[in-house]
Amino acid sequence: MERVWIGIGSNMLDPKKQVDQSIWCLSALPMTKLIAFSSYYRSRPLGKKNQPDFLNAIVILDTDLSPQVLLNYLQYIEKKQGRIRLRDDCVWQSRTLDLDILLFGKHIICIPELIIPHHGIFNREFVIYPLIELNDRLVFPNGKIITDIVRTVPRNGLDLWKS
Ligand code: PH2
Ligand code: MG
Ligand code: MG
Repeated sequence: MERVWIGIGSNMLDPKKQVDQSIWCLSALPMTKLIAFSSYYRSRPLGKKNQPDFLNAIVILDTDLSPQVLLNYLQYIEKKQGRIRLRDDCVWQSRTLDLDILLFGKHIICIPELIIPHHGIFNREFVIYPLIELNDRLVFPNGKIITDIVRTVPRNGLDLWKS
């Protein structure tokens, strides 16, 4: 059993509904238990600026699934909720739903389809602030402490999602 942290993002087609539904789907995964989820945050788009603000949140799961199998389930949920993956998914366009494995226990994974810890943890406000809300004593696999990281990441307008 491993403790896994999933980052959720949406900025299209009723983000609150997308995120609510994705958390429900995550809670229903086999061999997996939902432990907690963060507040919902409103964040400015990173990347292309002329797109709506994002709703971001983080979910904690305990799971017996392997990282690859979990990734397949996440991609299935993204697809079910209408996400279309373009050939180059790195252009950071608007999306109905993005589910990222941020941490998988203390594992460090570096294969083409999956890099854990997720590279965004150490510099994205919409990842680090929901993380610290859930656990202000989190230690990353590289030994870094969340309270040290958070000091280096400005909030950049990050606020609670109100709607
Ligand atoms: N995700 C991206 C690109 N830009 N910006 C915000 N605010 N939130 C996101 O989740 C996000 C983003 C690529 O995954
Ligand atoms: Mg992402
Ligand atoms: Mg993603």
